[in-house]
Amino acid sequence: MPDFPRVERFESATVLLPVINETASLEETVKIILRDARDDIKELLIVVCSRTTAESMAVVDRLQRELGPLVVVHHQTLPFLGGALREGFALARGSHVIMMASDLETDPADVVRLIAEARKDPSAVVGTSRWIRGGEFHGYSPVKLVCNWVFQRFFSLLYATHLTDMTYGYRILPTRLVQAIRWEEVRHPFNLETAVKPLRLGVPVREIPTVWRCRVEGESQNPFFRNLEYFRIGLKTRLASRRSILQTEHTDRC
Ligand SMILES: Nc1nc2c(ncn2[C@@H]2O[C@H](COP(=O)(O)OP(=O)(O)O)[C@@H](O)[C@H]2O)c(=O)[nH]1
Ligand SMILES: [Mg+2]
Repeated sequence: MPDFPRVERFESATVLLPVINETASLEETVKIILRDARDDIKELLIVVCSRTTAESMAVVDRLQRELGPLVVVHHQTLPFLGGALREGFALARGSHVIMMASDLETDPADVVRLIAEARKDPSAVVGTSRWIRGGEFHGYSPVKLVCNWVFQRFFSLLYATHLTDMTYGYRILPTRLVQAIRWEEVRHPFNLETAVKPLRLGVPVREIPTVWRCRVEGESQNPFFRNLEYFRIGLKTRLASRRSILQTEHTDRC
């Protein structure tokens, strides 16, 4: 039975910042991360694509000029958010990778808390939850909130886990683990995939509370009707063998 790659200690974090239409939000995100956790950041890996706006690209260029090698800019070739994060996983050089957004919906003040969790438990995946005590939603539509709750309950029952926010893409994960897993999704359901594949491998997955605030700049790339697509990867991974979750070169040696 293949096990999962274990990581002895936290050394540094690669922060993945996918960008489409953020300017001030991206700058604020970077400012807060560096204010709180500069010494623990290996790199800010900004992932852009052909749809990234000229205004956002100007901010990315400026950040690169100001921060030098701390900022790495990658032009994705796989499409969509999952494609951006998957390529970020492959390129990450820190011992751990933090997946988040650059629209300020993933509160950058939590980066330092995620790093503290990784330091305590380097082999674990630690996510953030808006549903546990201390977590909050601000500006989420009531209909979406009910759907989100039902959805989270469904998947926590399916995976027999106490996790409460498996669709939320704000997590710290060991780089060796994410580079060993065979990823499938290219759109937003990738966020769920990064919770359920580690779970199926037996990786400890935990959550800390977070406060979600609706973005004030730009708009989401994930229309509501697409949320049903999360079921595909959610159900498929529940039935998948552990061996099939790892890339073949990892199945025998970890
Ligand atoms: N590079 C890249 N970034 C993306 C893509 N889709 C979304 N993002 C960024 O990823 C973050 C989360 O996406 P968002 O559309 O806000 O998703 P939502 O918050 O789940 O509705 C935002 O900072 C987006 O700009 C993509 O296809 N490529
Ligand atoms: Mg968003």
